[in-house]
Amino acid sequence: MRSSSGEQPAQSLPATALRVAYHPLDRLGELPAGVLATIRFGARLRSEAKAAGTGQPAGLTIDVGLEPLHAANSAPTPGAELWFATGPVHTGQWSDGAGSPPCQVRYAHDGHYLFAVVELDEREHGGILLTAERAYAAIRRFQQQSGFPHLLRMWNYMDAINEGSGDLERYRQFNVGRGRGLGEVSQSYPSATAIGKHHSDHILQVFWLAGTVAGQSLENPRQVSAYHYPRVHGPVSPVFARALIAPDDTLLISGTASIVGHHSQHHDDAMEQLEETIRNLSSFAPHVRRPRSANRGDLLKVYVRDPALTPRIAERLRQLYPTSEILFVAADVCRRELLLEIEAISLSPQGS
Ligand code: 3EB
Repeated sequence: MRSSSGEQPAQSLPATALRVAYHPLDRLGELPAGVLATIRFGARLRSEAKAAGTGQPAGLTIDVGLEPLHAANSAPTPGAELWFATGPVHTGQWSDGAGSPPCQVRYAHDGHYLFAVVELDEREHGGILLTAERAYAAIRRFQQQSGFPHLLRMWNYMDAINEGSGDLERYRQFNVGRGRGLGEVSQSYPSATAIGKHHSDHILQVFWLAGTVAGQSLENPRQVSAYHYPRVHGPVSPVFARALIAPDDTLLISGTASIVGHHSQHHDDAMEQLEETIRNLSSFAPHVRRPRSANRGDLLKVYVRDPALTPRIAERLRQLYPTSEILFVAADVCRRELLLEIEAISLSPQGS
C-alpha cells in the first residue's frame, strides 16, 4: 500500500509506522511517553551517565561518544535521536554465553520493532578484529532467538578507525571480524553506518534496529555494492546494503560518502565531497514515500572530520533540504581521504 502523495486517512495507520526525531539533549526530561530508544550523542556523556546512574529515559538508552556540533542558525543543537514506540515497550538484557568472555545485549522492543546494543571493551577481547567478531557472533545468536529476526539498520562506532596502514587499518580489521562473526547470512543485508570516534574509550559499540517483518534492501546505481568492493579495500568486504526500505516504507539510507564506483572522489576537498555525497543520496529519491503536503522532511546525520566545516556544510544542506532535521557530529570516516559522511531517514507518510 504505497502512495507517493497525499496523507493517509487516520484509520489506515498501520501499527508498525516508525517515527524518529532529533531532540535537544537538555530537554530529554520533557519527553512524551512511548520512546523505544534514545540515542544520546556526546563524548563525555558515557562516563557521566554511568556515574550518575539516573535520569535514564524509558526504553533503551544508548550513549554514543561522538560530540554533537552546533551549526549556525540552529538553536538549540540537537544531540539526541529518538525512536518512538508503536506499542507498549519491554526492555531486557540477554547474555551470550556461547563465547567467552560473555557478551551482553541490552534491548527494548514494542512488539513490532526491536532496538538493541552491544558494547565491548577491545582490551578484554584482544583488539578490534576479535572484538568485532565477538560482537557480531553475539548479534547473530541474539537475533536467531529474539522474535525480531530481520536486521533493518545497524550502527558501528569505534575508536581510531583509520589507525594502521593497508590491511591492518582498524576499519579493515573490523570488517574481517564483522564478516567472520556474522557468518553466512541467508537474508539480505541491513543498511549501516561505520564511524570512528574522535575520543578513545576502547569501546566497540554496535546497535541496531530489527523487525518482525523483513525490509527491502536497495543498492546505489552510482556505487559498487560495498559487499562487492574489490580486494584493494581490504581482505573482507563490508557487509551492508546502501539503503533499506523498512516494512512501513520508511527509507533508511546507510552512511553515504563521496564514493563513485568504489573510488573515493575529491580527495581533500570537503565541499566537493559534499556535492558528490548529495548526488549519491539523490539516487534514492524515487524511493521516498513522503506526502508532498507534509510540513516536515527527512532526518540527516552528518559526520564531519573537521568540525570547523560544519557551518558551510549546514548552509548548503539547509538550502537543499529546508524541511530536514540535521544533526552534526564530529567523527572520522572509514577511509582517511573521506572528510564527511551523511546518513538519512526518510519517514513514511504514516510515520510523519
Ligand atoms: C562506504 O560507502 C563508506 O562498514 O558498515 C558507509 C556505511 C561505510 C557503512 C560499514 C561503511 C559502512 O564504503 C563507508
